[in-house]
Amino acid sequence: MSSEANHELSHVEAVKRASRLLRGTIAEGLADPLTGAIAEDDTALTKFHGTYQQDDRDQRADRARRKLEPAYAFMVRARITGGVLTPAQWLDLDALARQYGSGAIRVTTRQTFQLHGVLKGELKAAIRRINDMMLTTLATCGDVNRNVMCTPLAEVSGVHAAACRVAQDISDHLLPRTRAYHEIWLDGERVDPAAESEPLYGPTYLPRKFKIALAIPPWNDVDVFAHDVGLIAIERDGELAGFNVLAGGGMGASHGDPATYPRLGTVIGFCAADQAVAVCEAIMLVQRDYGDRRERKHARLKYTIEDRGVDWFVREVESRLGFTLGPAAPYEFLHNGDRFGWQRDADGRWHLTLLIPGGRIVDRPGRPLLTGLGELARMHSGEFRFTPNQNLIVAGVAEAERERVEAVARKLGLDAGETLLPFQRDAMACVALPTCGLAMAEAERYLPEFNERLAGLLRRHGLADEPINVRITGCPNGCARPYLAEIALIGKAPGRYNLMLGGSRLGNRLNTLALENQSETRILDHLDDLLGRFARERESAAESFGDWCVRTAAGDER
Ligand code: SRM
Ligand code: SF4
Repeated sequence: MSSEANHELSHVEAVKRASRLLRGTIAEGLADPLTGAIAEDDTALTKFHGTYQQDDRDQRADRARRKLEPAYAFMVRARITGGVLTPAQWLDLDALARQYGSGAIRVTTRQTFQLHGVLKGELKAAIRRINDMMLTTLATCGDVNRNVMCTPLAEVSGVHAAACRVAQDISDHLLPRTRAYHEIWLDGERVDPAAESEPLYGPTYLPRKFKIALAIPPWNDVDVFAHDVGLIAIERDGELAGFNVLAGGGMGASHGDPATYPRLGTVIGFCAADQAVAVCEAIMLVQRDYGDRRERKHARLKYTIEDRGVDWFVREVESRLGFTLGPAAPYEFLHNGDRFGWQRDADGRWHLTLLIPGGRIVDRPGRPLLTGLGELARMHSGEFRFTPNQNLIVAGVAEAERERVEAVARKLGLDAGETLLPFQRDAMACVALPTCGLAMAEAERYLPEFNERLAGLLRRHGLADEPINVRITGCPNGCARPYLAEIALIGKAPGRYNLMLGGSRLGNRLNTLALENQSETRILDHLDDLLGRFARERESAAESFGDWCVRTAAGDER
């Protein structure tokens, strides 16, 4: 590459190149007792190691007034393919959250957990403990392949187990190989970075984050259209035959910048189950080589595909594979949410999906979720599984144990969401304030309040049982995949949101802007009007609110 072209690269590209495979000066920064922060360039690198420097935004103004440095702390994110933890790992996680985090476990929209509030001086110990749990934080953030998602419930156990194995293989294959992680966090033997290499990524990794999800129809709980690569499992004669391959999905956008937009993944063909790892690698490498490294807002695979065309992209992928993808197979999705309550799998084991409000597992007065789940872990011999919608499955419960598990869950207020309206169980919000540095408005903390008000409207219009899909994010980055929701609020400023309408319950249609930069009152008034019309005018009880908005163009009215 010419030096002129090099000049145009984004600053993060220069940081990665100079980092000696993700080392930077992270180790030195951790050892500096004078500040709770690390060097700015290193903050770009620690992401690859699974940790973000943040500061408590609730305290920002006050600390600035008192001339104190911001209340720095780190968010730590684990890598758990398909979201599976053993009860022993759960108990370790419980202890970890209490000792090093803010006393809370945050279940994420990618089936894993985050701890918030880890102080710099304890970061190494916390990450080490996660490794002691036989997990890692490596490559959960940064310009690499992230946590691989997979539909977590196992009714079709043969196909499910096979698909989970593929998810694990993909995750393992696409992990960075640098020893920096072991050196910095696990006191691993120091190796000469010059003697190391990243066989897949190269020294500058990918232009941007890269995400893969596997869906097992009829469930689209992973929102398979929202990822750089989506794989839809195709079953034949009870076996996993292979996957329909989708490429170029993504949610992130920036307010006021039409060059950025959410996009649904394009179906580009079919591959056999044993070709899936190679297909993911080939797609990732096309993106490594052609993704935009100058403008990070334009660096995701979706833009590479939009700019160069789907045909070009498929040709490029197939030429690296050395074979062509087959024609996509038929499939049907029924829903993109979680299935609450008990499900029985083909082997007769039971799985209980529990609602985790806002994805936050924490002890609150009258609702000791963290302690309660610890109790469950002590008596449970199966697994815990995080869902892609920030909930939790107590998985693999024997028939004889069912009542006991349910009794504990109920005693602790850990019901399956039966006391809530259907839309409240499915609703999601991203973390947003106070930890997210990019939040423009509240999301997780605002969701219960908004839901209460929306519930009032739905009851008034006789729509209380309508399973409308509602999502809120504190900014347009789309962490709760809001552009797929039937009703979405996207934060614009404190107390102000864009209202998006018209997603589908199958997670296969983007919504559109209905109101821009409005207060809650204005948004609820508008929804009141639309819901009233929907109740009166819908074609049948089967027509969903999102479908109605699209059919009548109601969502486009401003
Ligand atoms: Fe996200 C950045 C939280 C899933 C798109 N996301 C962030 C950061 C790290 C803010 C930052 O960069 O400083 C947030 C940390 C908040 C905090 O305090 O914890 C954050 N994202 C989350 C989580 C925790 C939301 C949640 O409530 O569960 C999810 C963690 C997933 C995980 O376990 O890996 C999370 N983020 C997503 C998703 C959904 C998904 O992956 O299925 C998306 C949309 C899909 C996509 O990537 O297109 C998403 N996050 C973003 C973006 C926009 C990316 C883009 O292409 O424009 C950013 C900002 C960025 O990368 O610059 C972002
Ligand atoms: Fe933060 Fe925005 Fe993601 Fe919400 S959507 S967690 S506000 S980056």
